[in-house]
Amino acid sequence: MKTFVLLAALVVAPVVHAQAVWKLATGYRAESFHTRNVQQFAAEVERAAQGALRIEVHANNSLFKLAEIPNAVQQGRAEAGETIMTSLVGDMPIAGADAVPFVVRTYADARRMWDLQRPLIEGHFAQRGLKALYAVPWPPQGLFSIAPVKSAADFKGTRMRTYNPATVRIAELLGATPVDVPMVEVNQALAAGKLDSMITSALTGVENQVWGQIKQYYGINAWFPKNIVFVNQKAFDALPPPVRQSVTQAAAEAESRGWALSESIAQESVGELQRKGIQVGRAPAELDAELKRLGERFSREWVQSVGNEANKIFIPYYFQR
Ligand code: PCA
Repeated sequence: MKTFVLLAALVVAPVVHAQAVWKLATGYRAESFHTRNVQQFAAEVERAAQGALRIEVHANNSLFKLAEIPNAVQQGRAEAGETIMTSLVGDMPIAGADAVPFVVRTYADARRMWDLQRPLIEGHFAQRGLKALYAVPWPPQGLFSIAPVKSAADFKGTRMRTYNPATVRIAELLGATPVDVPMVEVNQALAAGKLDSMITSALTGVENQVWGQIKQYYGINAWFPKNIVFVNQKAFDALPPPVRQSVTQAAAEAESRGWALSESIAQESVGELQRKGIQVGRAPAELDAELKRLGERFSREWVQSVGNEANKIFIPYYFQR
């Protein structure tokens, strides 16, 4: 009888887990597609984990600035975060693989690059007590300019907006002055007359409504930088195994959903720039050739500075298709 009562109590009693709450910091706007995808990831985790884990998304640099997010998560000041992978190059140079110009030209290339890059990133993350959850690319990077440009010489002495070490190096190679502006402040910087050009996605142009100043967009498809979402390993390990499973499952779904979203937004954004009166086209032949040479030089410098890990990506990337 006693056993029966005990069993009955076990059956009817709800499974009570202490609820864990993670703060997830991101440097991008709440309405941008990366953040919407993160929000959906959070909602799916909460549903699958039956409320045992709630992920609060803090957008727009509100909790920590984009570049501070990895350290904040490593130190446990936030449990999870999202940043642009190339901002990690100071600690893990291999994170810059997806900003080497003119290597990745399509989403399929970007996928192959990520498959090769992921185990290396995971290794570096593990050393820092971080765990990678998923990564999603930005649409391809194009060239915006307030005036038509014909050749690299047109950039000499102008101001080029930058957002990571790779864009800074490109500005230097073009003889332009790099001006670091966070994504969420591009609109203001343009309106204040601080920029002549920038390399970023058509989507970032749309989100910042750049058509007031920008007159040209050249679809140079220079690279596909990725955002990465990650968690403090200890916070992850503290979850009961089924909840961990819900997180990894939702992360895998967020990754495939994000890639599809990125690709469809890439198309729409170029159309939107055109509708707003921006001249959209290919780079003029001379500039195109110069940019390709600049890309080769960048790649050489990059492989030399990164060393063996660069080979672990580039050799299979180029030779094992
Ligand atoms: N937008 C972000 C990063 C890459 C992109 O397309 C930015 O411009 O900062």
